[in-house]
Amino acid sequence: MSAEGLAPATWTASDVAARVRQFEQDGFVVARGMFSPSEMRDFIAECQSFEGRSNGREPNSKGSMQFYSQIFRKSELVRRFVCQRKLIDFIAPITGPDLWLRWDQAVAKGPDSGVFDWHTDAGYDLLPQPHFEVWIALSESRHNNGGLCVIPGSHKQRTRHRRVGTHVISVDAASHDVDGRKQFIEADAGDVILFSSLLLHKTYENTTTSSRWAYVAELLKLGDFDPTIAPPYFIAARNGQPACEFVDRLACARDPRQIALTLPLAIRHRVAGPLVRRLRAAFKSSTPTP
Ligand SMILES: O=C(O)CCC(=O)C(=O)O
Repeated sequence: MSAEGLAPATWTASDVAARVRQFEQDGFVVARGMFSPSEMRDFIAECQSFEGRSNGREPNSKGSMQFYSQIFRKSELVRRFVCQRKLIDFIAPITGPDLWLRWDQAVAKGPDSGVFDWHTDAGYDLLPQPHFEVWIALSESRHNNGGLCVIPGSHKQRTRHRRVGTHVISVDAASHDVDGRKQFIEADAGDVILFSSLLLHKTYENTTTSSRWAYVAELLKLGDFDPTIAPPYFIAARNGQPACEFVDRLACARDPRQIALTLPLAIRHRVAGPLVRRLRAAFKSSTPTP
């Protein structure tokens, strides 16, 4: 049985086993109606409040598609929402019981925001360890309002990306559009999709007159280090139980295997990235304006 359409109250041991198998096979699972409208009300309002609070556009914002990132660092309500037992119980059989939250974002996809082309989230964060995206619909998400479209099974191999401005796009983006496996996932507020950081996804045009909203939390196993994230680190779960606490250090930061595995990313983040940005700025300021 698939996790599609299941409400938490009905999860049985065989549902859980099927959910784990489905994630392995497809790279995602869906929990319909995990959160009721009354459970969603304050969370939606909190996520949407960042629209007014934000000073300036974030680099990944594109047209009327806006990202409000790292909101867990600013909002206790968001932290508590992400660490709810119901959510941890849903994801832990797949993710493992010990998790930290590296990044999160509320996404508003406004009318005429264009497409957000095929990519994997690992294409953005460049982490060598596959990790987990918890996508929560904050509003109705449909084909015509730029809802989420995925390629089931695409997580089984790493996708190569090319950079386009501040974004990355799969090098084979055009072929994914005609991939027979392509699947739109319609969702209502309170539906949750857990997907792999290696899963190809895209959102098409929002041709309606209102914004579609979602919240995305990116979780890593507690043993997996990310050298691009500064402390404090937010622990979402320990031993399969909600943790909901900041810590100053992660033990995995001193694990020699993790240090070796993430060294290229650390060098890129600390040395190569800043150097390229400085060279670009220098080149720009030395180029005469026409
Ligand atoms: O628009 C969304 O709901 C998700 C955006 C997206 O593709 C991403 O955050 O990687």
